[in-house]
Amino acid sequence: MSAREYDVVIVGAGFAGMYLLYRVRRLGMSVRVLEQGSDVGGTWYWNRYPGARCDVESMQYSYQFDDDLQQEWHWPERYSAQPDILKYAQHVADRFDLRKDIDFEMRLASARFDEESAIWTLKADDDKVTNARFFVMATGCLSAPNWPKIEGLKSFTGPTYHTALWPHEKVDFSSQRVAVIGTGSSAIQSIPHIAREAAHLTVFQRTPNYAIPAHNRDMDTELEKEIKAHYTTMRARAKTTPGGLDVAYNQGSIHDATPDERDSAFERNWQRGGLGFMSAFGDLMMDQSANDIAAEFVRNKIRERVKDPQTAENLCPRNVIGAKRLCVDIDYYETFNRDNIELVDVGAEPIEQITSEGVRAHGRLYEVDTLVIATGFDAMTGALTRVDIRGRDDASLAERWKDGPSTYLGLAMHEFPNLFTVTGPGSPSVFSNMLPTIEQHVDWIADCLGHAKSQGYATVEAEADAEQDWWAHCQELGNIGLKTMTDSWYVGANVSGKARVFLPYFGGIPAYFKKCEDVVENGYEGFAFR
Ligand code: NA7
Repeated sequence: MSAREYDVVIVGAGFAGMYLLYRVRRLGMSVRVLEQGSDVGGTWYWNRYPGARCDVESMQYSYQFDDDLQQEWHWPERYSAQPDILKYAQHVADRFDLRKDIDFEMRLASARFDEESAIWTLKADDDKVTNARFFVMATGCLSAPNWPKIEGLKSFTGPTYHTALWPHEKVDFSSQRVAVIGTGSSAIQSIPHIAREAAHLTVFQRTPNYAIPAHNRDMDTELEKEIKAHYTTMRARAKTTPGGLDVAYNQGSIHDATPDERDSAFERNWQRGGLGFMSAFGDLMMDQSANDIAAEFVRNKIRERVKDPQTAENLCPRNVIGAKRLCVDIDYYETFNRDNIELVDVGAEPIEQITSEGVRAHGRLYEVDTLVIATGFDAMTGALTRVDIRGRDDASLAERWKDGPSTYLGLAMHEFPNLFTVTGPGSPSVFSNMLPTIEQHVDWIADCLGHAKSQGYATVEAEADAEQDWWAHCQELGNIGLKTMTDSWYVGANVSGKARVFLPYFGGIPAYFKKCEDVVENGYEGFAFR
């Protein structure tokens, strides 16, 4: 079979792949996108479970590369629901006529770099081959579903749904007995919806999570007008904050505040809702005693919201608040006041088995008709290591990352010339508002491709020393404060057998963006062009 050949092949047609396609076209390079799904949208294409919603406010979770787009688009709610975000992705694909350069339903199985020709050979599941000079994995941080290792999972005879692989058709839970396994963000969003519909819902909780109310509402049109009048200023202000969110951060210590001042700061953030809760004081993630005060504030809110004291205590997390990404909820805790829901704590004693009829825990069989698996993702590395990527001298990425990944800036890896990753491990990614950081990575990669093209370089590759230094720096930052004190997907602890390594960059958006700019200003420091 003769292979197709492009200057650039992008894998993934989520927000990263779509914008990169738009940028690469403008460089006058030939480009093709390979996408596993049947349409654009990435995360928002796959995660269609009831209640799926973004935890960043709509006016900030959107592209900013095209001012007409951001001025013309109207978001109906403060926090966008999955169908609205998917509609937006589809609108962007239509608006910039992106689909004509995308192969849908094509999953990349392997990628091999040939040193002599400096060409990547990409093979899809159906053996179709595409050759590329440059190859970009725009495959997302939370896209490789994590199935739990529970004995008998496949023996359940009723329907089993993973939240990250939800069917396109509506799932009807009415008159069903349903079990949800997991209590992360996907479960916290879907449980209120499932409970409203199902005859009975059993929730299997291994570790409770901290959820902050969304206080979602219809878009405030006056606020929308105001933001649109000053969109550029707001976007620029957001980039001066650690997470790239336009939220005021208090740098002060909680220990300098009186108990009343602490309470009112937390109450203010609680009433505002959402991910900005931890911005109340500067030392909440640095000092255990500071963190304990914030955690107890949230636990007291849970105790107020849940009527049964024992259930409330079971829902109260005891770990470091903020060490896992906070969840943003709508009616999650109140759902446990219903009489058709039961919480089963499997923290101390794990689920024993899944049988044809249901879930066995604590020696009891919970009979159910439908199983919902909400056990998250092989985060940050899974989508990269599940493809057999071979660089120079047949170096295997999965093999190299067996004991944890390492990258230069989360953008590139030594021994893997002409391969880039968008929001890879070692970049702020999941510690930030993803869309602006995706745009920053795409812009950086597109500029680098343009540079290689204009200078006539065949290859660009991260240098070994630069990668080593960057990765050591990422690990140093990861070990500051309390972030690694809790098992989480930030450290790979949610996937059995995965190396425990701190995956994102924790130095904040301003420092990271500056580093990327400095690298370019210093002649692409740490990259070798040939
Ligand atoms: P998460 O946040 O990784 O949550 C997965 C949940 O599944 C979490 O409560 C896990 O408990 C639980 N889990 C995993 N394996 C098991 C087994 N074997 N038994 C019981 N419970 C289990 O994934 P989400 O999809 O909810 O959210 C991911 C991100 O997407 C989220 O942070 C947002 O940024 C968007 P654990 O805590 O590991 O004990």
